[in-house]
Amino acid sequence: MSNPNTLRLSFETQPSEEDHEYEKAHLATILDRYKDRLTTFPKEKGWVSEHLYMYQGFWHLSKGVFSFETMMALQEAFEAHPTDIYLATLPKSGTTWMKALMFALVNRTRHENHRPSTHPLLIFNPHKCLPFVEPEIYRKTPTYVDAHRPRLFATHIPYTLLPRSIIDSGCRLVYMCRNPKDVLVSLFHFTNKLRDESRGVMTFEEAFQMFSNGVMPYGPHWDHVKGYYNAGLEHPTRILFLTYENMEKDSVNNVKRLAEFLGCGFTEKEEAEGAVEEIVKMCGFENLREVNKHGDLREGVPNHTFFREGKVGDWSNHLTTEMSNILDQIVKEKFQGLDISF
Ligand code: PAP
Repeated sequence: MSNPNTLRLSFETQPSEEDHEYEKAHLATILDRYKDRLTTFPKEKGWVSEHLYMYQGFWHLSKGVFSFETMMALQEAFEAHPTDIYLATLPKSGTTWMKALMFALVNRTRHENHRPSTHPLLIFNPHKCLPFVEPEIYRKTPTYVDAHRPRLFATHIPYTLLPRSIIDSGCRLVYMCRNPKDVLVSLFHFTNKLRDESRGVMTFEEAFQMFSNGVMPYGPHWDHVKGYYNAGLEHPTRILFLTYENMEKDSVNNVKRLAEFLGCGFTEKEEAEGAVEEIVKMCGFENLREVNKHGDLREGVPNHTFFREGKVGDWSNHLTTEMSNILDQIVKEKFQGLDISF
């Protein structure tokens, strides 16, 4: 069984002062490298951030870890390994849930998940267990990723803007999408929890307008989804397309399918012993919400902000009939001919 102190070291490594300074300086260099590009992009008011910038058909953040600058730096220099596995999502589409499931599945022989347990997912936010790829471009601090294969990373970057090496190396990608109406509601609540007081509270009408105009980080929603959906049709063995709604409706079968795709399908013995159900439960909303009641993921982002309702269809408590019809119409047009339903 893993030792909690060793675990803490691999998931909560505090960079040494030297590494921290290196990473800060490297990130600053990246932000500086692309600053002139910024002035050429159309810009809109952002959700949590002050602005979003349009680049190659998608809205991007700027000046941080998750920004068009780090995306460009990744495009230029990131080297994917053929054995890597990537989770791609739009924000608020089930990223945290899928991070937990993928981490739990791939590492299930490494960590005990019986209670009392030192399983990382019973101690840390899934975001700590399965990191985003962006910081890889300047990271020096050793993490869990360095010592384990396959490397698991997540990203919100649209398919057409992924670093070439992710596509060319032939590695696998899992995409999860969610009903845009629930994404809108989730993003609205998340925004008001994290937004700087000086920007004031966002109204739902404002959120709806922005969302239906396609303006959200990494949006428009429909173009992000379509990009991965079409890529999945082209590369069915490399890209697994899942929906939040199906995962919730039939977690057991979808988790089995996911495990097969990840190359770690369940044995008959595991199935008979209830291993699938155990992972579904450990990664379930109730359990993860409890584990993440306290603490911060990073400065200003409490762990609990990633666990709100965890339901399908909460949109019906927020959208008027008119709003719902407008989004239905947009989605019908955008997804025409595609077999996507929520
Ligand atoms: P991120 O992209 O910023 O990481 P993400 O995890 O995709 O966010 O979205 C959070 C949503 O997933 C929340 O939805 P809600 O606002 O509609 O409630 C959150 O509650 C939900 N969520 C988090 N963990 C789980 C889980 N284990 N099962 C189901 N839903 C979950």
